[in-house]
Amino acid sequence: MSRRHAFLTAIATGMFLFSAASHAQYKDEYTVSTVLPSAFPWGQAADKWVELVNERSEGRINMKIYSNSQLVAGDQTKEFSAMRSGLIDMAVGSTINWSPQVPELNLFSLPFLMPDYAAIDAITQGEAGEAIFAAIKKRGVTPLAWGENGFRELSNSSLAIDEPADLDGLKIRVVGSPLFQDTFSALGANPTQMSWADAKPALTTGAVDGQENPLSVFDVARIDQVGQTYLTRWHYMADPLVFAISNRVWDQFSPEDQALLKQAAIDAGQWEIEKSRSEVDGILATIKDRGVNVTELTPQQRDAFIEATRSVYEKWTPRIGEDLVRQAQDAVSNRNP
Ligand code: X2X
Repeated sequence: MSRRHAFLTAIATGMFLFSAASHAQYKDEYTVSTVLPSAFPWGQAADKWVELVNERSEGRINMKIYSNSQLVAGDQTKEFSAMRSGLIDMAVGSTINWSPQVPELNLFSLPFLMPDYAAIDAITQGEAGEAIFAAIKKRGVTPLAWGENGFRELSNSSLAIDEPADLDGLKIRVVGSPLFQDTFSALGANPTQMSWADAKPALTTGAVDGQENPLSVFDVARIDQVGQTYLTRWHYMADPLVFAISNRVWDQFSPEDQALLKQAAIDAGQWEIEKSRSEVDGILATIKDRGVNVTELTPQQRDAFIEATRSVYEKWTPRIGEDLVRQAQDAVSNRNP
């Protein structure tokens, strides 16, 4: 072997070993951040992902869930940044909590954009969903699949709400994006931004009068026990969940394992979406049994809320992106029921 040939062979071998090693050096355990733990559909979505990945990788890829936003000291709005910087490897996170860093995610928070489940699916499974995933990727995090927290309903401690005027002066806990300040201000309420960790104490002491969350959260967190005896089913928005992984971590996986992680997330997401949707009716019955006064809106009453919150679209459409909002609205208009 000529010296030159030997030299090139040595370099090639080195490169091979290096690339094999860079894939082989997986962490013993990857951190997965969630806000809600296993008692909630959200936590179950993460559990399922972890279980499927462990099974399908035959124990090569291990993930450990840290719930209650503990990796970001309870501040769920810092989760995305922590993932981007590699402080957190992976997360199953709500679009609401990541919207401060990814403005496109405010799309889902536009009031009354999505009237039903088919509307959510038309957005997430279509071009708008792809554009949103591209926006997440661009900001340092690789999105893999969609899950669902659920349609968010309004609860409060003082009255049955069926028109915007009923919200006058009520202090409502919100989280995530200043968009919520605008929605609730447009309705005449007094919105207060606070983390989930602070929400229940604030409801308990009466520091706030109301909150909005999916029925599954209202039920499992026993929000009825902290004086929230009125619930209005207005379905004003739903927050999808996104299964995601820091770009830095993603790039360390072999293409085969990337595919494995992604497929497991898709399967876990589909499983959780179906499960949580199928549980809503039972949860509603449970909540009523506990003595919560539930108000259903007629289409006319719902229209009054839609009218009252139009200004939110004017202000937020340019921030979210004109094209994206139009794409989403078209997807909703053309959805299969
Ligand atoms: O804080 C909330 O309201 C929750 C649990 O639904 C989210 O993380 C968006």
